[in-house]
Amino acid sequence: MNSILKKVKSPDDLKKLKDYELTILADEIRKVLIDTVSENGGHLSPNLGVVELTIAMHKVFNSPKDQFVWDVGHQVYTHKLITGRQDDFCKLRMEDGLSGFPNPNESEHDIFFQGHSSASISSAFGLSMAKKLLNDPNYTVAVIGDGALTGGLAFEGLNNAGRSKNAKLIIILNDNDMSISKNVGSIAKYLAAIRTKPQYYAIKSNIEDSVMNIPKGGEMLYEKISKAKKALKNYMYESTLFEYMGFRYLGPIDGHDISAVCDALEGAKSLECPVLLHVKTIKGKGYDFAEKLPTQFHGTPKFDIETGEPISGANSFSSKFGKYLCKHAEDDKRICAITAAMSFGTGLETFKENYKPRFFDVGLAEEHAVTFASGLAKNGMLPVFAVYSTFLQRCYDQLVHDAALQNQKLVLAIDRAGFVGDDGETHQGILDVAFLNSIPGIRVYSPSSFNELEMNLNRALYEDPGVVAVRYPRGNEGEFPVDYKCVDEPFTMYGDEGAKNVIVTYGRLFSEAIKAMEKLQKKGINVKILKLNRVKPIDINAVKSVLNDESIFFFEEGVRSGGAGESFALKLLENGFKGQYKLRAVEDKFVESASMPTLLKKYKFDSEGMVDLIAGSTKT
Ligand SMILES: Cc1ncc(C[n+]2csc(CCOP(=O)(O)OP(=O)(O)O)c2C)c(N)n1
Repeated sequence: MNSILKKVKSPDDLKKLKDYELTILADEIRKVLIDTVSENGGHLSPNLGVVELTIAMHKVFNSPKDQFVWDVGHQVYTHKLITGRQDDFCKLRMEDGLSGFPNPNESEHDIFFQGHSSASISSAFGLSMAKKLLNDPNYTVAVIGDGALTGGLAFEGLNNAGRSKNAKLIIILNDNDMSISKNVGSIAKYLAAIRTKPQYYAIKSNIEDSVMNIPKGGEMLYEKISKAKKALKNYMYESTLFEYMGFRYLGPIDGHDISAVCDALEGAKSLECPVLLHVKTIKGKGYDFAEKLPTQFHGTPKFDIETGEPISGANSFSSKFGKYLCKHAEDDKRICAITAAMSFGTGLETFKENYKPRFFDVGLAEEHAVTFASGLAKNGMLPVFAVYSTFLQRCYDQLVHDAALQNQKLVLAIDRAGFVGDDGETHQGILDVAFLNSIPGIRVYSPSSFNELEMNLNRALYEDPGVVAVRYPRGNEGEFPVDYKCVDEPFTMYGDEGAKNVIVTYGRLFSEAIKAMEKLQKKGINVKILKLNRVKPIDINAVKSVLNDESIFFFEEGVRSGGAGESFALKLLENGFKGQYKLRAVEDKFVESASMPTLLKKYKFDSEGMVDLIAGSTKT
């Protein structure tokens, strides 16, 4: 089994394979992808769609001299299998295993860390310009999906890269008509239109081959056809947006036909200018369930290969958020939901079905989403932008300039706040509190439970002015004791009010704090918990409530610098706190890929980690 794949230890081995072996290799790779993702979870349908494309790229180019830049980077599994990482592939997305995205620490074949979309053209252009300046004759190839092409940064890249004469830059547009959900907007429509045009590239090679084989007069005919071809070429070139932007456009071609893709790539290499090769692929290709349900299998938890059923299905903050928003939207016709191509992940599918005119999928365009929301708000709508914490990072200036400064009333529903687990460095939501902290006027809530999510959302929609963020973690709520009551207040005190040791925390870590408190009590250390429901601005009464206590331990599942723990410490100091203050947060580093429990343990945010710190710093 896997006999051909096993022989491919590097791209050089792949280059030695015959055409029919490449086809077998593709089948073997598909099987490994399905088996591994069914065990580890991961991005299945995007990877199944680019197996042949990746094989062809490694056949035609010489990675790593020729450099590949993968947009988003979620489609690199075949690339990893071909570039010497087969043995570790079973540990995909696991701690000390392979990242699910390109990772330069793993291989010289991965050029950049990637995870956020629409950046590939700009970075590939930079690579190719550096090569040009250094007289390096090798190529740079960016692979960008039709979804990622909806992001503004992609167009900033095209706008500049197309002007560079003699650049050895090839952009492969991997067009499967899908983002995570169906691709949206005018670019998607435009691609659909050119996808159905006659295939210039295919015509070119077929005609040349057949005409040159005619025994007599073949050459004359070739001449004539060459002229016709030129006319056709001009027509095709003139007719695409990419041509107007300075690229030579080739395609569209079948991205699952290895030899056609190899031909097209060879053709692209022979043109001494930036080229855009348009390939058509099928998302989920080769696994029935993924082809039929590409959205569910875009990023999937472990699943049963026979039935396609996911192995998990617990409640999540995302689904609760979607439900609560629908409840409000039924009565309040001002509510609009906005997503940047993440309706599935953020729990907005039901909203999308039921309130279509007020649902806006703007494509992978978070910056636009915020500014657009601002416009909606200005004219009386009540926009809610549901976005993963990590992707909101892109919107800093829009939040400052277009939302907060204008005092627009809009709600940010920030999903995947805190650790996200196995998606790794690029996706951890550890910065939002810190960057929102710096923007005047924005309020930030951080619920620990589904009930609090509902209360906070209600406040965000109807009570608080301006921009209000409600940030919540990936997955399910934690466990709470029966006597714990959610309150619609900026903070809650839980435990023995007389205790002189205080845990201060918010969000997901509250349920860990409760466990820690119980464990500490067993050790004879009396602790109470100050839970911040609102982390910006921190209520001065929350600070005052612990001012005379002896030791304060702040646990924050986010970066230390600029986070709530620092704000809290400063307020304590300003108000004369004399006791011991310890802040445990993510220090000055990016957080790697690992399961959620592993990360909580490693960063000592689990109850054991809390107990260790507190027991080591207090007198019994
Ligand atoms: C800035 C940003 N926003 C959102 C995402 C989440 N995301 C990952 S892949 C994806 C869809 C990409 O579609 P496409 O580029 O067509 O690639 P495909 O998965 O179809 O191959 C989205 C929305 C992201 N990675 N980066």
